[in-house]
Amino acid sequence: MTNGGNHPPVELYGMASPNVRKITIMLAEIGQPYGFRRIDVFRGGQFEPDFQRLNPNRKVPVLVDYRADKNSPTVIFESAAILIYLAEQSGALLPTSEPARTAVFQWLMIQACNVGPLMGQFNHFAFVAREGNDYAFERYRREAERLYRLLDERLEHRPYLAGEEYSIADVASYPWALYLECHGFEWNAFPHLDAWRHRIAVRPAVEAGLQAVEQAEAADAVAFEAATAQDRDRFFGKI
Ligand SMILES: N[C@@H](CCC(=O)N[C@@H](CS)C(=O)NCC(=O)O)C(=O)O
Repeated sequence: MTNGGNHPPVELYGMASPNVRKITIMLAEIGQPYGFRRIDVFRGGQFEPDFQRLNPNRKVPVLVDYRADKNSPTVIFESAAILIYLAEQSGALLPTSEPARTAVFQWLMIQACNVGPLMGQFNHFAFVAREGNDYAFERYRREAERLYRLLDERLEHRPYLAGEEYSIADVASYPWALYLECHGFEWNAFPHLDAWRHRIAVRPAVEAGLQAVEQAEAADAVAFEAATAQDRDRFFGKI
């Protein structure tokens, strides 16, 4: 899925979603120019053979890095892996010494293994399949609340998730934390998480990273509306 050699140094395949926003924020944080290639997941773009060759898991984001070798780029999928890769390549937002480095990995894993998957399921049962699914809705609502509480407690005595320094753990967690109100919770019940999101929101790179997917967000909304029943069934894994 290359442009015949005529491409930016880095390409990001994505849509307007929290896992993709992590990467647009990180690319802005490190000042790395990139091209954005929108994958229309509502119409099956993630199942196209060219895309599957980039990510066998058929999800966005995927980063393709041509900087070292433009004929044989480095391809990375999984948003946490992309964040680690970009942090190591740039030397930013991931400490090299312990215990700070392991603290970043711990909170990055909490995001990647807990917050993302569980809140993804909560979004499904809250916004897509609410009716007739009270048990699933309530189970994931409680899990979401538990995780917001965990982050809030963690931030009570430190400004950022890993400690004193802003890191890729914060970059990964920020776009997901923004669901809090949509999930039916109030920021004032999570005051430390609230203070943290305000601390992060004012970073110019965060603003730029969110802005970078605004066009995709509009296109995603149109595509979702236009998706046929079959498109939706495929997207939700029913067929
Ligand atoms: N663990 C993966 C999750 C990726 C993921 O779920 N991506 C969503 C968008 S945020 C996606 O591709 N959805 C389309 C689909 O599931 O078919 C990551 O962090 O990169």
